[in-house]
Amino acid sequence: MAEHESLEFGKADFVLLDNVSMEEFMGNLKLRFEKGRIYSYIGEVVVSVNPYRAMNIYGRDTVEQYKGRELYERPPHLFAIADAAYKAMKRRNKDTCIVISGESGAGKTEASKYIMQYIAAITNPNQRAEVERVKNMLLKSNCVLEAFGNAKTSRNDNSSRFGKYMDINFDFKGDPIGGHINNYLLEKSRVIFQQAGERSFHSFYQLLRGSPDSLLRSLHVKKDPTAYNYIKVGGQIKSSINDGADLKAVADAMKVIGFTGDEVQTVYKILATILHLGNMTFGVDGDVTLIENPKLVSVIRELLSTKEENVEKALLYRTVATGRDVIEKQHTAQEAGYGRDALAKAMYERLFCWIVGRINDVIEVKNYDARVHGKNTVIGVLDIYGFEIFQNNSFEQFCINYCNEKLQQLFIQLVLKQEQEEYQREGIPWKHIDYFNNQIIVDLVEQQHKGIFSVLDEACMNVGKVTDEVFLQGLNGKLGKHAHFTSRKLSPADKTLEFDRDFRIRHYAGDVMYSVVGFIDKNKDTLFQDFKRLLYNSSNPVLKGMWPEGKLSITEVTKRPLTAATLFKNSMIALVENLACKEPYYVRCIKPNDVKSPLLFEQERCRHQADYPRFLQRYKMISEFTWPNHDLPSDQEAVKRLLQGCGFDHDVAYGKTKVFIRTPRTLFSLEEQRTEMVGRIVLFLQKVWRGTI
Ligand code: AD9
Ligand code: MG
Repeated sequence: MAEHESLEFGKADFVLLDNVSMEEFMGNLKLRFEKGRIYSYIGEVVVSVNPYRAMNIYGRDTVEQYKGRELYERPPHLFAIADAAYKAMKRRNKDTCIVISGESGAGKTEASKYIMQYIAAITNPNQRAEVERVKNMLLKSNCVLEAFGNAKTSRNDNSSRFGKYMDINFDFKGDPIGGHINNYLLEKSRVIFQQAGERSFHSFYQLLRGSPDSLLRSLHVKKDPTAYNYIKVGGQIKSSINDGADLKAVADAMKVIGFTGDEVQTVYKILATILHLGNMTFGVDGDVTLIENPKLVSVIRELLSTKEENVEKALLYRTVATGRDVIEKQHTAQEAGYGRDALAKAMYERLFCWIVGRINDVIEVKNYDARVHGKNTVIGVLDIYGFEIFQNNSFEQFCINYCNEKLQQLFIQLVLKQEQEEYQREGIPWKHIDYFNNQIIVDLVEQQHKGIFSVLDEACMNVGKVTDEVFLQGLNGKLGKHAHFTSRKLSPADKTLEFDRDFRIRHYAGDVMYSVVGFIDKNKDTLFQDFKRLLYNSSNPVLKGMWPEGKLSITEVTKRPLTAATLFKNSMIALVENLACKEPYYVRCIKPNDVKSPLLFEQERCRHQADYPRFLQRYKMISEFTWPNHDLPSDQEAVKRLLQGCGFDHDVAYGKTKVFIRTPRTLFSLEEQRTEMVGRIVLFLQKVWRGTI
């Protein structure tokens, strides 16, 4: 342990706490936090408490302090874990990953950026130009991705609305030579709707607030965000963010990354098109559906480089193939509104994925010959949306929370693996440790045929009108007996749940009530083919390139696309497989004002083990064999004797240097006995003092 960190800052590693009660844990965390120590360890896991203020602890001098040092040589810091992952990669040729977890607003994205910054700072001592280029791209990519993928929510002014996993590739010298970004499920429903107090993606406000008048004019947009239905729903236009200044930073970053002028212009045109679409309304005249603001059609036509009648037709009609005939079916006003929203969401999502793809094009490793240069190793950094409980939780929260369950499951598996290895090193047979394993919740969501995703997909496959209620009935039928699932039908007394609308999942991090409204639509994620063809037929090559499937004519489109749930599930399974084969390092981020649930598991971890002298020091008073001193040949023998005497022998395992305690109950019991004994000693001393004995 870093001996230069004095105890006035609390204990830097929670494993060193004398007492493992939640109170002491929290007390220590609070003490450290108040003294400006936002990082601590639980063993090798970094615990980070969001300071919500700028800290002067990420500069060049701090980097130098951590460079090449061992984890425990310096006070806890993100840089220490970044260095550990880097060293494992460089010295031992290991692929490593840094998994950053924690609820929304806890500081994951900031942590991921500091980690990347650290890696950039300690590499490329010879200032090779190509390596500098790659480093610059990797760092700049964050700014662009956040502009398009982050938004203000009620939890966080800069909340990631997509999951991100970034691989950084290194050459044999340990210098970054490229990278790759995987993005996961963007919360695209935000394009058309936000909860009260929230905003849409930053990009829209940046465009309106930061663009010169000439650009605004060419896009036919006004500076005022409240003029646009899609981005004013949440009513929260102002935020702590300086949109105008950010637009410039994003534009600069895009330029550095290599987006061409045409590409950037197309990005702006797409954003503007979406804003205009949101203001479009549909009406009926007799049996004809019509667009009530035809001026918008001509604006959109111009922005999309296509023909006015094509825009109008795609919005009002749907081409359907019936056998050999192809007919055009007019939408009702409601259907047209649905189509418009689907188009806006799809254009934004496609834009986002295209941006990630363009960044990948420039950062991908090129011309690396492993036979000449040796193995190309990787550090992966995972920064994904944190566990969310909102007032209103829908399909997106369901997916986000499932993703957090998957990561928790991976954490359990990997920690168990590490623990197992430690057991083996200590020469004791492996036995199961009894704590909550959330596999049961992962299965509840993803299991074939029985899981919630399967029930949802099944409901979506039904022909005819499928409603969200039908889906909920399916869940009730299949999951009625599941310990982590409930609904009003299954628990009639629970008035907080509405019939035909809500279900509740008992997640590892807490209970969440989901409303099924919109699940079917969001899962089907239908975008009429007509829109794909419209965009593919644009004379703007950048836009056209985003919609290759628009090439197919209606009779060629036969396959039913995979549902959003299935795509997400598959991407999560692939992510977990990828992480599982790397050496993991963990950062657990915590919000200082809402700390209860995420800590529970860590607490279990530090309860598990104690070396013999430490164990004796604490508990020797509860056994006649060890109090005040033992005469057994070793501390190990003494601990054995003590535990046998208390009847806990079955619940522990004896290692060479440590005793392992399986269930917290045993530890509580030991603690109780100790407290009782301390009480008796105090009483006794008092009596002696008063001379009453
Ligand atoms: V979410 O799941 O994407 O909604 P994150 O990513 O966990 O969430 P984020 O990193 O965005 O949270 O942090 C939220 C805010 O806390 C930041 O915008 C900063 O204002 C603040 N923050 C977080 N970490 C730090 C830090 N190390 N120093 C200073 C910080 N401020
Ligand atoms: Mg984030």
